[in-house]
Amino acid sequence: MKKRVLSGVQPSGDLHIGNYLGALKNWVRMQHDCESIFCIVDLHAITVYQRPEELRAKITELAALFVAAGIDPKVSTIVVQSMVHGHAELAWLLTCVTPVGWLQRMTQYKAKSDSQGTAGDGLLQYPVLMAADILIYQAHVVPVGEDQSQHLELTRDIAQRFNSLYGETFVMPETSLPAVGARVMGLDDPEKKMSKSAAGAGHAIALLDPPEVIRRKIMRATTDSLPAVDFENLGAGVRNLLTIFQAFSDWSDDRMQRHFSGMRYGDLKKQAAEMVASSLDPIQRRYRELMSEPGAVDRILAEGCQRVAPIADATVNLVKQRMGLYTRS
Ligand code: AQP
Repeated sequence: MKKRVLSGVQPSGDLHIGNYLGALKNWVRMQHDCESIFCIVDLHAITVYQRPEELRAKITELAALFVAAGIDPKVSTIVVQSMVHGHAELAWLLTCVTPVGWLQRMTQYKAKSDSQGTAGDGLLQYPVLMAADILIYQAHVVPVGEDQSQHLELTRDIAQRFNSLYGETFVMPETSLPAVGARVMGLDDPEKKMSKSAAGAGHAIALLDPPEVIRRKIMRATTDSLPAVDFENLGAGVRNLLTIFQAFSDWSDDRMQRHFSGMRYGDLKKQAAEMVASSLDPIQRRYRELMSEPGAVDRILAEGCQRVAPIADATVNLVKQRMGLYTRS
């Protein structure tokens, strides 16, 4: 039996190379060996305020970018979280077995609630909804970037707690991190994770940035006071540029060292910019083609939703039965 893979991205801003290298590139690689479900997690996005008309457009854009990045909708299922009602229903059922202290300890909650004037309850419940996204499909593997590792641990804790209270119900999901690119840092501040919601024009490279913008952002990236690459003494900014290059090129550590040792930062930046621009070019072309076909993305999403709804319904029914609730069937 093929393993089932589940992962998602929030339509909360412009998809960036951190999302691509941390998650999507791994999805594309895994999709032929596994039964894959890739989710646009719009219910997660609204845990911080989103302008409705922009959110709607971002959902379509994100689905098109999934396909453009190499997700084949004939092989994998692309689904919008809010179109499958079971995600929200299961999240409530899991909320009832999740101690609030577990949620208050989440670093993402602490960081995001600090940056909001008033944090909505959804921000606290975010990891429970994420657990529901994964557990509803009884996923075996969850390919994510490093920032989501803590949420995955929590998902396993919630599943274990449910299983011990109500009997074996959920598959225990494993985290899958990419060997290179699990945590891409901001170009303007290499101490901070590259993020969709971070302010600053030079922070992130969006998947749809034109080549000249990519070049400009990388040439202005923060490095350090050394003149050239020294693998014994890598500053965070230089390490980040090398990581970006290696994750796009799939070069080995040895080849990276031979090629870049002693190279001046200006040349490293030029080569990193060319690598990123040339890797994103085919993705951008496929994206434009898909977006010019009226209704193409909506058809992919409707089909995806239809394909997974029976799996989701079956899990929600099982969970409700286990808990002693009425079920629809
Ligand atoms: N900087 C990153 N490096 C590697 N992987 C990353 N991911 C996110 N940032 C990086 C991975 O991308 C997937 C989708 O992320 P998300 O949309 O669920 O939200 P996030 O992790 O909160 O990402 P952002 O870009 O920082 O969004 P905002 O600013 O909206 O919160 C996940 O697998 C994530 O690990």
